[in-house]
Amino acid sequence: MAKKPAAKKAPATKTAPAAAVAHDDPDFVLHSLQEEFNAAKRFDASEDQLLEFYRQMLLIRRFEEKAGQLYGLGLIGGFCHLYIGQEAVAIGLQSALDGDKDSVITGYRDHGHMLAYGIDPKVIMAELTGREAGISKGKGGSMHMFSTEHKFYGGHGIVGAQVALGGGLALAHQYNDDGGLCLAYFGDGAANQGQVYETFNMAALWNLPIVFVVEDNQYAMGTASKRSSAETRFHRRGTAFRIPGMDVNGMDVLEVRAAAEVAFKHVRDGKGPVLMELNTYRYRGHSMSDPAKYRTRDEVQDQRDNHDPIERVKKALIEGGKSEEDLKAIDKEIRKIVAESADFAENSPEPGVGELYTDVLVEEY
Ligand SMILES: Cc1ncc(C[n+]2csc(CCOP(=O)(O)OP(=O)(O)O)c2C)c(N)n1
Ligand SMILES: [Mg+2]
Repeated sequence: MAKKPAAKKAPATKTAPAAAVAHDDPDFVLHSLQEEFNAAKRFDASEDQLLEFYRQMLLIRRFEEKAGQLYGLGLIGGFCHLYIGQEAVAIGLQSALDGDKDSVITGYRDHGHMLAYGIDPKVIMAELTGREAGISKGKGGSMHMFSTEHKFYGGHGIVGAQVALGGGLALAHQYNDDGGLCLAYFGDGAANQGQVYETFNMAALWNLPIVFVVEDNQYAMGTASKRSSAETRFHRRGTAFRIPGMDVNGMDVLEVRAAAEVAFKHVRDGKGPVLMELNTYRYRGHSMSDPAKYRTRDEVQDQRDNHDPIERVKKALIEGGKSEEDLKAIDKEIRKIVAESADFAENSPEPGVGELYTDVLVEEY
Protein backbone atom coordinates (compact mmCIF):
# COMPACT_ATOMS: atom_id res chain seq x y z
CA MET A 1 0.00 0.00 0.00
CA ALA A 2 1.06 3.55 -0.60
CA LYS A 3 2.14 5.61 2.32
CA LYS A 4 -0.16 8.25 3.60
CA PRO A 5 0.31 11.60 1.86
CA ALA A 6 2.15 14.22 3.90
CA ALA A 7 -0.18 16.27 6.06
CA LYS A 8 -1.09 19.65 4.57
CA LYS A 9 0.57 22.66 6.19
CA ALA A 10 -1.63 24.83 8.35
CA PRO A 11 -2.15 28.38 7.08
CA ALA A 12 0.31 30.88 8.55
CA THR A 13 -0.85 33.02 11.43
CA LYS A 14 -0.51 36.79 11.72
CA THR A 15 2.48 36.29 13.98
CA ALA A 16 4.60 34.96 11.12
CA PRO A 17 4.66 37.84 8.65
CA ALA A 18 7.48 36.56 6.36
CA ALA A 19 5.78 33.26 5.63
CA ALA A 20 2.36 34.86 5.66
CA VAL A 21 2.93 36.40 2.23
CA ALA A 22 3.20 32.93 0.78
CA HIS A 23 0.71 31.02 2.86
CA ASP A 24 -2.01 33.65 2.74
CA ASP A 25 -2.13 32.92 -0.97
CA PRO A 26 -3.92 29.56 -1.28
CA ASP A 27 -2.55 29.14 -4.80
CA PHE A 28 1.07 29.82 -3.86
CA VAL A 29 2.12 26.22 -4.45
CA LEU A 30 0.88 26.45 -8.05
CA HIS A 31 3.22 29.27 -9.04
CA SER A 32 6.01 28.99 -6.47
CA LEU A 33 8.32 26.88 -8.64
CA GLN A 34 7.92 29.18 -11.63
CA GLU A 35 8.85 32.11 -9.40
CA GLU A 36 11.90 30.30 -8.08
CA PHE A 37 12.93 29.34 -11.61
CA ASN A 38 12.37 32.88 -12.96
CA ALA A 39 14.77 34.20 -10.32
CA ALA A 40 17.68 32.19 -11.83
CA LYS A 41 16.61 31.01 -15.24
CA ARG A 42 19.86 29.70 -16.69
CA PHE A 43 22.11 27.03 -15.24
CA ASP A 44 25.59 28.34 -14.47
CA ALA A 45 27.53 25.70 -16.42
CA SER A 46 31.31 25.38 -16.25
CA GLU A 47 33.14 25.29 -19.58
CA ASP A 48 33.46 21.50 -19.26
CA GLN A 49 29.76 21.07 -18.59
CA LEU A 50 28.85 23.28 -21.54
CA LEU A 51 31.16 21.27 -23.77
CA GLU A 52 29.58 18.06 -22.51
CA PHE A 53 26.05 19.36 -23.27
CA TYR A 54 27.29 20.30 -26.75
CA ARG A 55 28.75 16.85 -27.38
CA GLN A 56 25.67 15.04 -26.11
CA MET A 57 23.23 17.12 -28.16
CA LEU A 58 25.40 16.80 -31.26
CA LEU A 59 25.56 13.04 -30.78
CA ILE A 60 21.75 12.89 -30.79
CA ARG A 61 21.57 15.13 -33.89
CA ARG A 62 24.12 13.14 -35.91
CA PHE A 63 22.73 9.81 -34.72
CA GLU A 64 19.23 10.80 -35.81
CA GLU A 65 20.47 12.03 -39.20
CA LYS A 66 22.13 8.65 -39.71
CA ALA A 67 18.99 6.81 -38.57
CA GLY A 68 17.06 8.79 -41.20
CA GLN A 69 19.55 7.63 -43.86
CA LEU A 70 19.36 3.99 -42.75
CA TYR A 71 15.59 4.18 -42.84
CA GLY A 72 15.81 5.50 -46.43
CA LEU A 73 18.00 2.53 -47.31
CA GLY A 74 15.39 0.13 -45.94
CA LEU A 75 17.58 -0.95 -43.02
CA ILE A 76 15.12 0.22 -40.38
CA GLY A 77 11.69 -1.37 -40.55
CA GLY A 78 8.41 -0.14 -39.08
CA PHE A 79 8.12 3.36 -37.70
CA CYS A 80 10.97 5.70 -36.93
CA HIS A 81 10.34 9.01 -35.12
CA LEU A 82 13.31 11.36 -35.06
CA TYR A 83 14.14 13.72 -32.18
CA ILE A 84 16.01 16.37 -34.21
CA GLY A 85 15.32 19.84 -32.77
CA GLN A 86 14.35 18.57 -29.30
CA GLU A 87 17.84 17.61 -28.08
CA ALA A 88 18.06 20.20 -25.29
CA VAL A 89 15.06 18.68 -23.52
CA ALA A 90 16.48 15.20 -22.90
CA ILE A 91 19.99 16.48 -22.20
CA GLY A 92 18.96 19.34 -19.90
CA LEU A 93 16.63 17.16 -17.85
CA GLN A 94 18.49 13.87 -17.73
CA SER A 95 21.82 15.50 -16.88
CA ALA A 96 20.19 16.47 -13.56
CA LEU A 97 18.98 12.95 -12.68
CA ASP A 98 20.47 10.69 -10.08
CA GLY A 99 21.41 7.77 -12.33
CA ASP A 100 21.43 5.27 -9.47
CA LYS A 101 17.93 6.00 -8.27
CA ASP A 102 15.70 7.81 -10.75
CA SER A 103 13.63 6.24 -13.51
CA VAL A 104 12.59 7.55 -16.92
CA ILE A 105 9.72 6.62 -19.21
CA THR A 106 8.72 8.13 -22.54
CA GLY A 107 6.82 7.58 -25.81
CA TYR A 108 8.05 6.31 -29.14
CA ARG A 109 10.33 9.30 -29.93
CA ASP A 110 12.89 7.74 -27.64
CA HIS A 111 16.34 7.50 -29.28
CA GLY A 112 17.52 10.80 -27.75
CA HIS A 113 16.51 9.79 -24.24
CA MET A 114 18.56 6.59 -24.55
CA LEU A 115 21.59 8.47 -25.85
CA ALA A 116 21.25 11.01 -23.03
CA TYR A 117 22.17 8.20 -20.61
CA GLY A 118 25.46 7.71 -22.39
CA ILE A 119 24.36 4.24 -23.59
CA ASP A 120 26.59 2.98 -26.41
CA PRO A 121 25.15 4.25 -29.75
CA LYS A 122 26.10 0.88 -31.29
CA VAL A 123 23.50 -1.07 -29.30
CA ILE A 124 20.89 1.61 -29.96
CA MET A 125 21.51 1.58 -33.73
CA ALA A 126 21.52 -2.24 -33.68
CA GLU A 127 18.10 -2.06 -32.00
CA LEU A 128 16.74 0.31 -34.63
CA THR A 129 17.86 -2.06 -37.36
CA GLY A 130 16.38 -5.10 -35.57
CA ARG A 131 19.67 -6.87 -34.84
CA GLU A 132 20.53 -9.40 -32.15
CA ALA A 133 23.10 -7.04 -30.63
CA GLY A 134 20.41 -4.39 -30.05
CA ILE A 135 19.65 -3.26 -26.51
CA SER A 136 16.31 -5.13 -26.64
CA LYS A 137 17.80 -7.96 -28.75
CA GLY A 138 16.40 -6.33 -31.89
CA LYS A 139 12.85 -7.16 -30.85
CA GLY A 140 11.76 -3.71 -29.69
CA GLY A 141 13.01 -1.57 -32.54
CA SER A 142 12.82 2.21 -32.63
CA MET A 143 9.72 2.57 -30.47
CA HIS A 144 10.26 0.00 -27.74
CA MET A 145 13.75 0.28 -26.36
CA PHE A 146 14.44 -0.43 -22.71
CA SER A 147 17.43 -0.34 -20.40
CA THR A 148 16.46 -1.65 -16.99
CA GLU A 149 20.14 -1.24 -16.01
CA HIS A 150 19.66 2.53 -16.35
CA LYS A 151 16.05 2.41 -15.06
CA PHE A 152 14.81 3.48 -18.49
CA TYR A 153 11.39 1.88 -18.90
CA GLY A 154 10.73 2.56 -22.61
CA GLY A 155 9.83 3.39 -25.38
CA HIS A 156 5.95 3.17 -25.71
CA GLY A 157 3.76 3.29 -28.80
CA ILE A 158 0.42 3.89 -27.14
CA VAL A 159 0.10 7.65 -26.85
CA GLY A 160 -0.23 8.68 -23.20
CA ALA A 161 0.15 5.18 -21.75
CA GLN A 162 3.60 5.98 -20.45
CA VAL A 163 2.13 8.63 -18.15
CA ALA A 164 0.02 6.11 -16.22
CA LEU A 165 2.94 3.64 -16.21
CA GLY A 166 5.15 6.47 -14.94
CA GLY A 167 2.69 6.94 -12.08
CA GLY A 168 3.27 3.28 -11.25
CA LEU A 169 7.03 3.72 -11.33
CA ALA A 170 6.70 6.66 -8.96
CA LEU A 171 4.50 4.62 -6.64
CA ALA A 172 7.23 1.94 -6.63
CA HIS A 173 9.84 4.56 -5.69
CA GLN A 174 7.64 5.69 -2.82
CA TYR A 175 6.68 2.17 -1.70
CA ASN A 176 10.27 0.92 -1.75
CA ASP A 177 11.45 4.16 -0.18
CA ASP A 178 14.43 4.16 -2.57
CA GLY A 179 14.75 7.96 -2.80
CA GLY A 180 14.22 7.97 -6.58
CA LEU A 181 11.85 9.97 -8.73
CA CYS A 182 10.24 9.16 -12.06
CA LEU A 183 10.59 11.45 -15.07
CA ALA A 184 7.61 10.82 -17.34
CA TYR A 185 7.73 12.46 -20.76
CA PHE A 186 4.75 12.87 -23.09
CA GLY A 187 3.76 15.01 -26.05
CA ASP A 188 1.37 17.91 -26.56
CA GLY A 189 -0.97 15.46 -28.32
CA ALA A 190 -0.82 12.96 -25.47
CA ALA A 191 -1.61 15.79 -23.07
CA ASN A 192 -5.26 15.60 -24.18
CA GLN A 193 -5.66 11.99 -23.04
CA GLY A 194 -7.93 11.16 -20.11
CA GLN A 195 -5.49 8.78 -18.44
CA VAL A 196 -3.03 11.67 -18.06
CA TYR A 197 -5.46 13.44 -15.72
CA GLU A 198 -6.35 10.28 -13.83
CA THR A 199 -2.63 9.92 -13.18
CA PHE A 200 -2.30 13.58 -12.15
CA ASN A 201 -5.07 13.03 -9.60
CA MET A 202 -3.57 9.90 -8.05
CA ALA A 203 -0.04 11.32 -8.12
CA ALA A 204 -1.12 14.47 -6.30
CA LEU A 205 -3.37 12.58 -3.87
CA TRP A 206 -0.59 10.15 -2.94
CA ASN A 207 2.19 12.74 -3.11
CA LEU A 208 4.13 10.61 -5.60
CA PRO A 209 7.71 11.46 -6.60
CA ILE A 210 7.06 12.17 -10.28
CA VAL A 211 7.97 14.91 -12.73
CA PHE A 212 5.54 15.10 -15.63
CA VAL A 213 7.15 16.58 -18.73
CA VAL A 214 5.11 17.78 -21.69
CA GLU A 215 7.43 18.00 -24.69
CA ASP A 216 5.39 20.53 -26.66
CA ASN A 217 6.97 20.24 -30.10
CA GLN A 218 3.91 22.09 -31.44
CA TYR A 219 2.49 19.20 -33.45
CA ALA A 220 0.78 15.86 -32.86
CA MET A 221 1.24 14.05 -36.15
CA GLY A 222 -0.09 16.67 -38.64
CA THR A 223 -2.15 18.69 -36.15
CA ALA A 224 -0.78 21.87 -34.63
CA SER A 225 -1.34 22.00 -30.87
CA LYS A 226 -3.27 25.25 -31.20
CA ARG A 227 -5.79 23.42 -33.43
CA SER A 228 -6.31 20.54 -31.03
CA SER A 229 -5.82 21.97 -27.55
CA ALA A 230 -8.16 24.39 -25.79
CA GLU A 231 -5.30 25.26 -23.41
CA THR A 232 -1.88 25.25 -25.06
CA ARG A 233 -0.13 26.55 -21.94
CA PHE A 234 0.33 22.99 -20.82
CA HIS A 235 2.02 23.84 -17.51
CA ARG A 236 -1.37 25.12 -16.30
CA ARG A 237 -3.01 21.77 -16.72
CA GLY A 238 -2.04 20.47 -13.30
CA THR A 239 -3.79 23.36 -11.56
CA ALA A 240 -7.02 21.46 -10.93
CA PHE A 241 -4.96 18.84 -9.06
CA ARG A 242 -2.80 21.40 -7.22
CA ILE A 243 0.28 20.28 -9.15
CA PRO A 244 2.71 23.18 -9.63
CA GLY A 245 3.58 24.00 -13.22
CA MET A 246 6.72 25.31 -14.89
CA ASP A 247 6.98 26.96 -18.30
CA VAL A 248 10.39 26.27 -19.85
CA ASN A 249 12.17 27.14 -23.10
CA GLY A 250 13.04 23.65 -24.34
CA MET A 251 15.40 25.04 -26.99
CA ASP A 252 17.87 26.26 -24.38
CA VAL A 253 19.72 23.47 -22.56
CA LEU A 254 20.84 25.80 -19.77
CA GLU A 255 17.28 26.90 -19.12
CA VAL A 256 16.09 23.30 -19.14
CA ARG A 257 18.79 22.26 -16.68
CA ALA A 258 18.03 25.19 -14.34
CA ALA A 259 14.33 24.26 -14.38
CA ALA A 260 15.20 20.61 -13.75
CA GLU A 261 17.13 21.56 -10.60
CA VAL A 262 14.12 23.40 -9.18
CA ALA A 263 11.58 20.71 -10.13
CA PHE A 264 13.67 17.74 -8.96
CA LYS A 265 14.43 19.38 -5.62
CA HIS A 266 10.72 19.96 -4.98
CA VAL A 267 9.97 16.29 -5.68
CA ARG A 268 12.99 15.00 -3.74
CA ASP A 269 11.90 17.11 -0.75
CA GLY A 270 8.75 15.00 -0.65
CA LYS A 271 6.44 17.77 -1.87
CA GLY A 272 4.78 15.71 -4.60
CA PRO A 273 4.52 15.95 -8.38
CA VAL A 274 5.54 18.77 -10.72
CA LEU A 275 4.34 19.44 -14.26
CA MET A 276 6.89 20.92 -16.65
CA GLU A 277 6.05 22.29 -20.09
CA LEU A 278 9.07 22.18 -22.38
CA ASN A 279 8.51 24.35 -25.43
CA THR A 280 10.38 22.86 -28.33
CA TYR A 281 10.09 22.04 -32.03
CA ARG A 282 10.58 18.96 -34.18
CA TYR A 283 12.38 19.76 -37.41
CA ARG A 284 11.44 16.54 -39.21
CA GLY A 285 8.03 15.03 -39.93
CA HIS A 286 6.14 13.08 -37.28
CA SER A 287 7.80 9.89 -38.49
CA MET A 288 9.98 9.09 -41.48
CA SER A 289 6.88 8.54 -43.63
CA ASP A 290 5.51 12.06 -43.03
CA PRO A 291 6.34 14.72 -45.67
CA ALA A 292 5.10 17.42 -43.19
CA LYS A 293 3.00 19.36 -45.69
CA TYR A 294 0.92 20.90 -42.92
CA ARG A 295 3.50 23.59 -42.19
CA THR A 296 5.63 25.95 -44.26
CA ARG A 297 9.32 25.56 -44.99
CA ASP A 298 9.79 29.07 -43.64
CA GLU A 299 8.41 28.06 -40.26
CA VAL A 300 10.92 25.22 -39.94
CA GLN A 301 13.77 27.37 -41.28
CA ASP A 302 13.01 30.08 -38.74
CA GLN A 303 13.39 27.54 -35.92
CA ARG A 304 16.65 26.21 -37.36
CA ASP A 305 18.09 29.70 -37.94
CA ASN A 306 16.97 31.42 -34.78
CA HIS A 307 16.26 28.86 -32.08
CA ASP A 308 18.47 25.85 -32.67
CA PRO A 309 19.59 24.40 -29.30
CA ILE A 310 22.97 23.20 -30.58
CA GLU A 311 23.84 26.47 -32.34
CA ARG A 312 22.99 28.32 -29.13
CA VAL A 313 25.56 26.34 -27.15
CA LYS A 314 28.07 26.56 -29.99
CA LYS A 315 27.79 30.36 -29.89
CA ALA A 316 28.34 30.37 -26.12
CA LEU A 317 31.40 28.13 -26.47
CA ILE A 318 32.90 30.40 -29.12
CA GLU A 319 32.24 33.46 -26.98
CA GLY A 320 33.97 31.59 -24.15
CA GLY A 321 37.13 31.16 -26.24
CA LYS A 322 36.69 27.93 -28.24
CA SER A 323 37.62 28.15 -31.90
CA GLU A 324 35.56 27.00 -34.89
CA GLU A 325 38.31 24.40 -35.47
CA ASP A 326 37.92 22.97 -31.94
CA LEU A 327 34.21 22.52 -32.53
CA LYS A 328 34.69 21.07 -36.00
CA ALA A 329 37.03 18.48 -34.48
CA ILE A 330 34.29 17.48 -32.01
CA ASP A 331 31.79 17.16 -34.85
CA LYS A 332 34.23 14.97 -36.79
CA GLU A 333 34.76 12.73 -33.77
CA ILE A 334 30.99 12.38 -33.25
CA ARG A 335 30.33 11.63 -36.92
CA LYS A 336 32.93 8.84 -36.59
CA ILE A 337 31.18 7.36 -33.51
CA VAL A 338 27.86 7.43 -35.36
CA ALA A 339 29.32 5.91 -38.56
CA GLU A 340 30.82 3.12 -36.45
CA SER A 341 27.44 2.49 -34.82
CA ALA A 342 25.83 2.12 -38.26
CA ASP A 343 28.60 -0.27 -39.43
CA PHE A 344 28.25 -2.28 -36.25
CA ALA A 345 24.48 -2.53 -36.72
CA GLU A 346 24.68 -3.49 -40.38
CA ASN A 347 27.20 -6.21 -39.62
CA SER A 348 25.28 -7.72 -36.70
CA PRO A 349 23.08 -10.75 -37.36
CA GLU A 350 19.33 -10.68 -36.99
CA PRO A 351 17.99 -12.47 -33.88
CA GLY A 352 17.68 -16.23 -34.20
CA VAL A 353 14.27 -17.88 -34.61
CA GLY A 354 14.51 -19.17 -31.02
CA GLU A 355 14.25 -15.56 -29.80
CA LEU A 356 10.64 -15.52 -30.94
CA TYR A 357 9.78 -17.38 -27.73
CA THR A 358 11.90 -15.46 -25.21
CA ASP A 359 10.92 -12.38 -23.19
CA VAL A 360 7.28 -12.82 -24.15
CA LEU A 361 5.74 -14.04 -20.91
CA VAL A 362 6.87 -13.66 -17.33
CA GLU A 363 7.11 -17.23 -16.17
CA GLU A 364 7.36 -16.74 -12.44
CA TYR A 365 5.77 -14.11 -10.27
C1 LIG B 1 -3.85 5.76 -27.95
C2 LIG B 1 -3.28 6.18 -29.26
N1 LIG B 1 -4.00 6.97 -30.08
C3 LIG B 1 -3.49 7.37 -31.26
C4 LIG B 1 -2.26 6.93 -31.68
C5 LIG B 1 -1.69 7.39 -33.01
N2 LIG B 1 -0.68 8.41 -32.80
C6 LIG B 1 0.63 8.06 -32.80
S1 LIG B 1 1.59 9.37 -32.48
C7 LIG B 1 0.31 10.42 -32.33
C8 LIG B 1 0.52 11.88 -32.05
C9 LIG B 1 1.08 12.17 -30.70
O1 LIG B 1 1.62 13.47 -30.65
P1 LIG B 1 2.39 14.05 -29.42
O2 LIG B 1 1.83 13.49 -28.17
O3 LIG B 1 2.40 15.53 -29.57
O4 LIG B 1 3.87 13.47 -29.56
P2 LIG B 1 4.99 13.77 -30.65
O5 LIG B 1 4.79 12.77 -31.76
O6 LIG B 1 4.81 15.16 -31.12
O7 LIG B 1 6.29 13.53 -29.99
C10 LIG B 1 -0.89 9.74 -32.55
C11 LIG B 1 -2.23 10.36 -32.50
C12 LIG B 1 -1.54 6.09 -30.80
N3 LIG B 1 -0.32 5.63 -31.11
N4 LIG B 1 -2.06 5.75 -29.61
MG1 LIG C 1 3.87 16.78 -30.27
